[in-house]
Amino acid sequence: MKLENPSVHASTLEHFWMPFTANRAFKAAPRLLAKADGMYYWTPDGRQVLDGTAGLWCVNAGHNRKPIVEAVQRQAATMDYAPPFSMAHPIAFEAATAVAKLAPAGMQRVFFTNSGSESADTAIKMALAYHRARGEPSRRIIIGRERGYHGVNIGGTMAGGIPGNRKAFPALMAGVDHIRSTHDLARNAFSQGQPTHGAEFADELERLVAFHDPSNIAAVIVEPMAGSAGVLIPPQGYLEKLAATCKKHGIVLIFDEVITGFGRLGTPFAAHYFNITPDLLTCAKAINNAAVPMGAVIAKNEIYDTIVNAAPEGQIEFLHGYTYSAHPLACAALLATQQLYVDEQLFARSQAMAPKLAAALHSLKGARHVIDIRNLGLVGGIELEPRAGAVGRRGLEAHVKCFEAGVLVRFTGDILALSPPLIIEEAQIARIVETIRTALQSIE
Ligand code: PXG
Repeated sequence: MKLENPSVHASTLEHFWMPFTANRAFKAAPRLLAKADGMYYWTPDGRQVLDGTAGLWCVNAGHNRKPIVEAVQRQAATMDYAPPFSMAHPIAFEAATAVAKLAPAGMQRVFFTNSGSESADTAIKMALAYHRARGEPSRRIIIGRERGYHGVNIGGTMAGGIPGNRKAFPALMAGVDHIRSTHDLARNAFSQGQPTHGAEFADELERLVAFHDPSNIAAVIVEPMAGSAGVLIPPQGYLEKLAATCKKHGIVLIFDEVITGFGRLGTPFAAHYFNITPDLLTCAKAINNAAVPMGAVIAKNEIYDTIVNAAPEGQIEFLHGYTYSAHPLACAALLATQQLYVDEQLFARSQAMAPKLAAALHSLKGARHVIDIRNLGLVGGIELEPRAGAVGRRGLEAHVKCFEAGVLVRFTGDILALSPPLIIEEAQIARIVETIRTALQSIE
């Protein structure tokens, strides 16, 4: 299929300062996507690309699904925008109700944002506001985890644990500390699902709590399964320990479920998968199949009640919000997406496909350059041995080779990540894995 206007000239690329991209290298050899449908993208010159990453961990129902497209079109023609401060529109309440229905018991208050980054910063502010409302304003320290990713706004940058994302912003870094990452290749390489070793990494939280004193600690924020730093699966018993420590010391536990929310692990949230209820849960991406930017923080009722009831009647209780909180188009996409998840039983499908993805992935053990394979739900990580003196090159080259062979695979340094739409078929899993095998064979 030929799309309109296939030509891309270098001169047309210079104005867009691309996010998280090596701008000069990319603009010298661009990889563009111009159309999408179901499991596929098409490049501007009409080449089909199988989507192994659900866009960027977000298009869980597959691309350009008709009910979502039509819902957004209808809403755009009905009411494009309405102010969300001290005003509202009915569809915002319907959207919050749809999310609350899926959320763990006792977490039934939904605050809308426009991204995962905004959700992280919103959750951190909620934790601080909660402690203040409870009469413990000294609780200000936020504890994150090495290799954690919570987006790029100020709170998320502080709490995040990817050194390269932090190093240019030292002025933001007061009042945070980090526990170590759970990554332990020596003991856990090629584990299937949750690794056996490493629950004790959670003991570091006790150490930091004793060091700072609980009276100074507001919140712990972690991804239940770390995605963007390279698919790091929590060891068995680890999250349970973290949650118990938070509970014991009155610390707000924030689960960043921007990647794990909405069926990625076969359950509505990772909180269900691990049977652990946090105090705050951040999400975005698949909340509305990424059709319109949107995120949310889901709060325990108690947190909402404490903050709201501490304010005098008639006053704004939480001085926070975005012009586009609960944007009508995003809400319309959300309702259609959540209905599609139910109608097509996509979370159950994700659960059913997970063992097939795991089996296919682990068949890459022994493939060239592969030093670890990790899986959980409909997520896969393949860690490559870094090339001496050129860390990250193999990951990038494998990504490019796969793209040239018609398969989109994400890379973080030398780790390849897979997170396909939940509608993926078995034959498509096989194609992705064989494309990776061939790509690895062809790179040095
Ligand atoms: N938290 C988590 C856990 C994420 O994965 C964000 C917050 C930020 O969301 P926004 O919507 O502000 O981008 C994310 C985003 C990757 C990759 O390579 C993943 C993300 C972003 C960029 C790259 O896997 N996830």
